[in-house]
Amino acid sequence: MTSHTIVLVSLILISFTAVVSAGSFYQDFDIKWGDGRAKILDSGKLLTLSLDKASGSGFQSKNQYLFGKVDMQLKLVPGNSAGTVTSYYLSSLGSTHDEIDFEFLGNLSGDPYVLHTNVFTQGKGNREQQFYLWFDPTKDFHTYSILWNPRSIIFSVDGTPIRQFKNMQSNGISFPKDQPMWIYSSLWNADDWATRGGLVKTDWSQAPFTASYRNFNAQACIWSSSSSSSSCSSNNPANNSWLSESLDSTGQERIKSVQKNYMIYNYCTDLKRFPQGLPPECSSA
Ligand SMILES: *[C@@H]1O[C@H](CO)[C@@H](O)[C@H](O)[C@H]1NC(C)=O
Ligand SMILES: CC(=O)N[C@H]1CO[C@H](CO)[C@@H](O)[C@@H]1O
Repeated sequence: MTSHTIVLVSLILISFTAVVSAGSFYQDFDIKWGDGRAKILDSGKLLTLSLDKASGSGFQSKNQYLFGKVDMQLKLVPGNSAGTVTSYYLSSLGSTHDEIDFEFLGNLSGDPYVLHTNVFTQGKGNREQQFYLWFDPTKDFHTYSILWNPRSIIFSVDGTPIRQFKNMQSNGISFPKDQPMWIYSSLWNADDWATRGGLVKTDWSQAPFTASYRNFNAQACIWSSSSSSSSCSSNNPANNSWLSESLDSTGQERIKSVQKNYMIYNYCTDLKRFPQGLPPECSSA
């Protein structure tokens, strides 16, 4: 089968429509850990995570999703954030989990944050790409989006696509499409590796460190574990275009330009790490 046929087949098998969510953090998420360090504020419009020497904090979506287009606005830990990591990701959990990651690695005041991305399929990751941002992510809220549909995964920042992982199952490369995922976020201490490879440690005199979230928006298909099916209901089919969305040539050009100017690590060019040959998706991309 061509990949086109596979996409069509999967679209038919999951002939659902989209649920749109732009509710409050109370409605869409549960605070999972951090003993009071994560807070929902402003009638559910704002969520903050904090980290101090004793603990970080995190939240998780109430729903599991099988495909979605999710946007979140984040304002990262300001000032000296070295050693801290703010992660925002989709994951199905378990040893053969699928996962789509955004991680923000903090830095000393004035030094750039690193945006780290990864894609896991069937428990296997090792697909890191890292970027600097073209703005200071601690000054204002910016929108970080994941589009996940049967054709591809697209990471975007303020609407600019920065990375695409295409469905290349026809070339024998696995793609996340069978395991529903939750949305997670957490703020934690990773000063053993995060900043300059672990050289710069967290300065606890600056604690608590705080990251803020607002305007979560999802067009997504909600998984029901009781019926083992994905259901979405929207009376407007026009709202389902995200399910078959892929990058047009303008989008491809924009990714190229971001990668040229802001990418600092790409596993697909790391021949030292993969002396036996680069992963197959690197040549099919
Ligand atoms: C922190 O700043 C240094 C110096 O500019 C840079 O090399 C590094 O990539 C930045 N980010 C992290 C997470 O280390
Ligand atoms: C999220 C989204 O795209 N919603 C759209 C669904 O369709 C209506 C009517 O066309 C639009 O007004 C919404 O913006």
